[in-house]
Amino acid sequence: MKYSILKNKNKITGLIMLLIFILAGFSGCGRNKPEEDKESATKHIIVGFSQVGAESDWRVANTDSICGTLTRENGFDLMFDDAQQKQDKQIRAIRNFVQQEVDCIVLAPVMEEGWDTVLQEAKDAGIPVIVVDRMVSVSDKSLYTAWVGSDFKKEGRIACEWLNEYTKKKGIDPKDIHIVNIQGTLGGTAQIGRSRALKDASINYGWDILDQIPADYAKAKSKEVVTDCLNRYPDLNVLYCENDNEALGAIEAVEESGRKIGTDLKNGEIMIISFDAVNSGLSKVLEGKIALDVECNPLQGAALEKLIIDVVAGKRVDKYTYIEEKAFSSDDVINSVIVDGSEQKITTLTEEIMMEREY
Ligand code: GYE
Repeated sequence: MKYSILKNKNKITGLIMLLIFILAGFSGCGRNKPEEDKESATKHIIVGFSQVGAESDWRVANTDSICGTLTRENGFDLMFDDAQQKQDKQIRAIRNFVQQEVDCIVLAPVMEEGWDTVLQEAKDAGIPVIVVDRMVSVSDKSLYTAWVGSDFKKEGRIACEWLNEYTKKKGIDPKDIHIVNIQGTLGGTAQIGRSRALKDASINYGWDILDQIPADYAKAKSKEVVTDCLNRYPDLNVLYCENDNEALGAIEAVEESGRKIGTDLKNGEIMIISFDAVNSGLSKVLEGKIALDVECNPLQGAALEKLIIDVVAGKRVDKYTYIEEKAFSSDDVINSVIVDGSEQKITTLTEEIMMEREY
């Protein structure tokens, strides 16, 4: 009996001890865990993204790629600002991001110049800035941590080398090549690189550049500008459009003018060269209306995500990340060109290739 009371007593003490232990354990977990959960729930990386605007199909694909990657499920809290192509709006957005104490700022700058002051403010606030797409031209390169985008000058050089090889093969005299350059938004790296490549090539090869006119990467503006050029320059036979939306406007203008689009420059046809290789542009390559479309890959989300994670974690990252790109032609006259000493493949576009494309 005594023994059993003792046994029971021991049992009771044991139970109480167990209870205290469990409670202590639980209270520890209980205090930490919800907080940990709460912590991890709020441990999203806060990113402020200043996007140029929505001026082109390329831009829309770029926004989709970045916003579709920097999601809450992927661990981000994204503040998105559309600057409607205005630099002052971008500057205001960056100041707002600094005030909100975001973890990282992503800037797709409309133009290269004019960023020193506001990027210095971000730097002083200890917020890293990652530049995407076009570049910023700042005296102190430490004002941004990294850049990811395309080699625009190289894109232009691919287009020009292709034009040179193509016209050589067709027996067209360089002096009979009369080009109008429909430019992108002036002062942005894409415009600077693509226009520069054309200017250099025209000097090298002896082409005639009739005019250089900006159309802000927009179809309607390009149509207007090209319509005007067709009236002013009767010998115009190459339209070098700095993006697909401009090429789409150019196609409409040429067709409405009664002139024929094609590559038979000797017989009055007008050749259209373009950049981006988004779906709407490539469908015109398939139709033979755009002779060459040099890709500019807007899918920067994945590369950007990795950069942000590393930068926020304080890791060293590459200062410049270039996205791989291709070039698509409507016929198979030229299969490759040499740019900067290396061979660049020119892919003859087929429906099968188009079906596999993501944008
Ligand atoms: O080619 C054009 C867009 O900066 C690469 O901007 C970008 C250019 C692109 O609006 O379509």
